[in-house]
Amino acid sequence: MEYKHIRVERDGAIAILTIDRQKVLNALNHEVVAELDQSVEELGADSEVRGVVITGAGEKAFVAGADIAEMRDLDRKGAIRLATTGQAVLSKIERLPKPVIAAINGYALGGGCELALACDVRVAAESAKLGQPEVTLGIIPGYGGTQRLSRLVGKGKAKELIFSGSMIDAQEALRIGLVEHVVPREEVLAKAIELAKTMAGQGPLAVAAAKRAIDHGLDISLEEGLRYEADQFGDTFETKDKLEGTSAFLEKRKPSFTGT
Ligand code: DAK
Repeated sequence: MEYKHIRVERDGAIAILTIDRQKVLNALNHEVVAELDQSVEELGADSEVRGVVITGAGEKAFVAGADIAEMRDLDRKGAIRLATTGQAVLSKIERLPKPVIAAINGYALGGGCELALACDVRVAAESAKLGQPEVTLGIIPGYGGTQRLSRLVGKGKAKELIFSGSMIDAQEALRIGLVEHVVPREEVLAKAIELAKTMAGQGPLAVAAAKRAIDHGLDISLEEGLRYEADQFGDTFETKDKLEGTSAFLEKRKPSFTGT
């Protein structure tokens, strides 16, 4: 499908989704959010796509947040609707049964940082700046930032970032665990694609099950999480890929996974 603000390209089994509203540093307005929703739905349904990379167009920004111009005139009802729609799209990204890597090529602020938080792994350019500056606008993060940031970097650091509205650079983001890799800007997309390809080369049902186990596990008690893991582990034993993976090891050859 053709989009106005989103480009979807393929590199083998990897889909590269680029948010392209460069004039406003790729800020998320309602049109981008709707297009994200549609494109993520399509990528989820496409069994040939085994990994997704999300990035921003241009050299300056990943996504500089929700569109401030659009937000200025919203009332409480409109804001709740916007937050609910945006949260649903980010949850859809988080629940995609395939790995999603954020290639943070520049500013990832507010809703942009929250978009990166909904991805599985984050690769940042050395020049990237991250933060949740919502309080500087008199609002709070509305796309899951208060929830996912604290789960990723801990309560203290999340509070410091959200209460101060300060931006941090990529090295600091790496130090606190907000991103997993920092590379020169011109290498950020290639690094994200390389990671996605490594993951896409594994048994896709196993990767999906591991993703479910980790994400769901963080929402429940350890005991319930361990039960859930055992259940997901059991499910992988009913797949052809499990037979292929174990046979390939014993036969000293590379496995050829089919996702069945
Ligand atoms: N929205 C709209 N336009 C933006 C924008 C944004 N978030 N960020 C940048 N722009 C526009 C600028 O207005 C400027 O437009 P023109 O003046 O050229 O027309 C253009 O992009 C280039 O930006 P600058 O001229 O400002 O570029 P600089 O290099 O000087 O500065 C910057 C770059 C990223 C430091 C700066 O642009 C900046 O501070 N941008 C705003 C960052 C920000 O505060 N982002 C957080 C937005 S709040 C919720 C749902 C979601 C959220 C909250 C609640 N619910 C519904 C409850 C999320 C909120 C946010 O994300």
